[in-house]
Amino acid sequence: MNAFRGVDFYRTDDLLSEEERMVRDTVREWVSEKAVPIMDKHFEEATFPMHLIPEMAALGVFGANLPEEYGCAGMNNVACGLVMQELERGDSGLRSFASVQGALVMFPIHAFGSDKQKRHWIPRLASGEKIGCFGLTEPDHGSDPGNMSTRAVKKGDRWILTGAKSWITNGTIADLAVVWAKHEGEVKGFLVEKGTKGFSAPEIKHKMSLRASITSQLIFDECAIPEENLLPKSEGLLSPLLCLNQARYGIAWGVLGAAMACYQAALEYSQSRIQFDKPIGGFQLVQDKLVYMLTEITKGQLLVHRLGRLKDQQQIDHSQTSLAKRNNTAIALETARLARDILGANGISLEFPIIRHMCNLEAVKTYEGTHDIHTLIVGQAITGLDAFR
Ligand code: TGC
Ligand code: FAD
Repeated sequence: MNAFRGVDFYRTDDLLSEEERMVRDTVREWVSEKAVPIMDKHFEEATFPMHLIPEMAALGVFGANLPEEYGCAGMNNVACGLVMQELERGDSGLRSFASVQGALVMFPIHAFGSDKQKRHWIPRLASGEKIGCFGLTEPDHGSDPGNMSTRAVKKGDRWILTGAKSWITNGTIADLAVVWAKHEGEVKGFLVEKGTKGFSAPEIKHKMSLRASITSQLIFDECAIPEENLLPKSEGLLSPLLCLNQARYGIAWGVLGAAMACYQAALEYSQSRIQFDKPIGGFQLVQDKLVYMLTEITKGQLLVHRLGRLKDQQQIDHSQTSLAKRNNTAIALETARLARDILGANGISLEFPIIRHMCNLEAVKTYEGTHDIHTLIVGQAITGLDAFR
């Protein structure tokens, strides 16, 4: 395959500042050099490339939109989105790692933590010295986290956590878990450190999607944590939902990177693969697939660009983020499926990035709110009517 070119049919690059392009190109180059050559192996072996964590940190990709005073890059949200796009072009597992570390661990500590928690944890998470995870989903509560069963009871100067979380990215390798539990009916956030008595994080094996990402259960068996590990400003279900908005924003950009990788691989293949004495790219049915991919990626780019500018102006509504996560993930998955088709038998081989992206995107369609849950969120926003229940 040739060097990654990106997709810029509508000159969306012209909408970016010089600094935004520079951030994008720096991460793009790093992904091409360091990640792309090894992601198929990690996918096959179901391992995360741990050695890349310090390099990702050096690029400033963890909590990239958080302030520099905590060791973060202080980027604007469009630059952050471009970072996610480039990481996911490498693999959804890389973007997932950065999403969780930044949007789901550093963000809640910054938004709901005490000064002491912020000063202690954020710089260590930004530098990759510490790894975090985010526990909201439970075995019996995925789309409806408001009904969670995990409980927090205050005993003297300790909180006692009891319950289980499931499908938690990075759980087994995390030094710190941001855990959501109910205290007297109200959701609150807690910081649980690895090694705390009563806390374990077994890995979930046998995934056929996001194989280059660690996924785990979190188990709390009367797990006692100090009083000071409560996130003091967390208040109700809205607190984790605000974290999800950050991560969903990153996914809306990220999946375009996976789609672009599939589009480029399919386009190049269609120009060199000869059947019936001509390149398959010369057949109308193949062109139809390529034009679908280009059109949808281009529309997706315009969507997230506008979303990013709205976020920078603090004018964003969570339903707009839902619309972008829902649309871009669906078109990325469809792009991957069409690209796989264009490669024929080669489309199912890890020699090409397509089947890996396609399998990954199946999980991306489910996590951070399923496609259908985002339909209901946008539906509620436009009708004023709740169709969840
Ligand atoms: P509902 O009654 O619909 O809403 C309660 C109030 O909250 C408002 N709201 C939000 N506000 C801010 N941001 C959001 N995202 C919000 N979603 C809802 C809503 O407008 C309402 O406000 P008001 O003023 O009318 O009271 O709440 P519900 O209990 O029915 O819940 C529905 C909800 C929102 C929980 C559901 O729609 C949802 O989002 N479910 C999806 C759960 C989910 O996304 N889990 C993700 C877990 S983390 C993960 O997957 C990480 S993957 C990471 C990786 O590896 O990259
Ligand atoms: P369910 O909620 O059981 O949904 C099953 C089906 O029912 C879906 O099709 C859904 O759309 C549909 N459905 C549910 N409710 C409704 C309704 N009201 N109307 C119509 N249809 C409905 N969670 C975390 O907390 N932290 C993480 O780090 C994390 N990482 C993940 C990593 C991976 C690889 C995966 C696969 C998941 C991860 N998750 C994480 C969990 C993820 O957020 C949930 O899987 C997701 O929210 C959906 O929940 P569920 O799987 O329980 O599906």
